[in-house]
Amino acid sequence: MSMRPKIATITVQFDLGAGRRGASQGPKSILQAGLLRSIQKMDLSIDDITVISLGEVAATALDVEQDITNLNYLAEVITINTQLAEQVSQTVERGEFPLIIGGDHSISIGTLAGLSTRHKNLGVIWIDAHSDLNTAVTSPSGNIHGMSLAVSLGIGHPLLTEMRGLQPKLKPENIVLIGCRSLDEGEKKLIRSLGIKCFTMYDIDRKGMAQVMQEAIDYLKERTDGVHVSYDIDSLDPNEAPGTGTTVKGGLQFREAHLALEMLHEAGIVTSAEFVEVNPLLDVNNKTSQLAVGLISSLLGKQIL
Ligand code: NNH
Ligand code: MN
Ligand code: MN
Ligand code: MN
Repeated sequence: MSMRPKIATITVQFDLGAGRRGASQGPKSILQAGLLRSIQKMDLSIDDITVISLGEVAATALDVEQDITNLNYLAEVITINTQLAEQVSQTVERGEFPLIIGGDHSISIGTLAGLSTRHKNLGVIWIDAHSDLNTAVTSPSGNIHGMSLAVSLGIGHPLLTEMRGLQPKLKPENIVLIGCRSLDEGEKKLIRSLGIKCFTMYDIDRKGMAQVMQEAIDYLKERTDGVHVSYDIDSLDPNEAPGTGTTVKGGLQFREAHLALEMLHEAGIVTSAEFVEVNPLLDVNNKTSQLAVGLISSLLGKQIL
């Protein structure tokens, strides 16, 4: 992001991909916590940011059978992601930097569908306690936010994988997972069989975040035509980010989380980003929304000195 393109902030008030309600309030809460003010303090002017709001999906908008096995709220997930994919696609066609604020992680389906029109060899850094590589067959919950990365690889229900035609949206060798510590059996099998690069919490403990990120950056830099950062706030330790629906102990510490994003900014390889799963209804003193503002700012170039 050394060229500082215009930032198009796309907020997505949607939480039906998750098992608990509340992540739909994430965008409002993150904006109230001062996102635009924080970005304004950097070397970008506020004129460089536009905000596009999506959400409040009509459940009847699509004629999808409601009883499709183990795909909760499939029709609504398709509706919101179709809208989002269109917005993201228009944003990249205008040469702007899409910054998507969720919402639950099912919105990656639309984000990646929209990005795939521009990037034929997109890299993705998926920072998450989970890998979101389930299908309706392997998912323990039926919640589509746990399936979005699989969908983007072309694995899942055709109404999801075929969004905007061309599929798959991503190649497995262009993905790096960071921060995993809760993987379902089907997800582990997929990571191994597709050879997806995965830095678990074990790797972060062993090598340190600086080395992990350097390896991730070097790996993606040489093989991709852009890098999308998909940031699930539950990658952080619940002590830092209590306001999210599926907390998992043993996560990233505050500085590790910032360092990862500071290094990504410095590397200048990031072409889009999304921050998801902030649930203000579960938060403590707005802590998680404030954290999200800080993390987004680090990715966009906020420096300590
Ligand atoms: N793996 C679990 C599932 O598929 C949990 C997914 N929840 C997430 N993913 N928050 O990031 O239901
Ligand atoms: Mn996720
Ligand atoms: Mn997660
Ligand atoms: Mn900079």
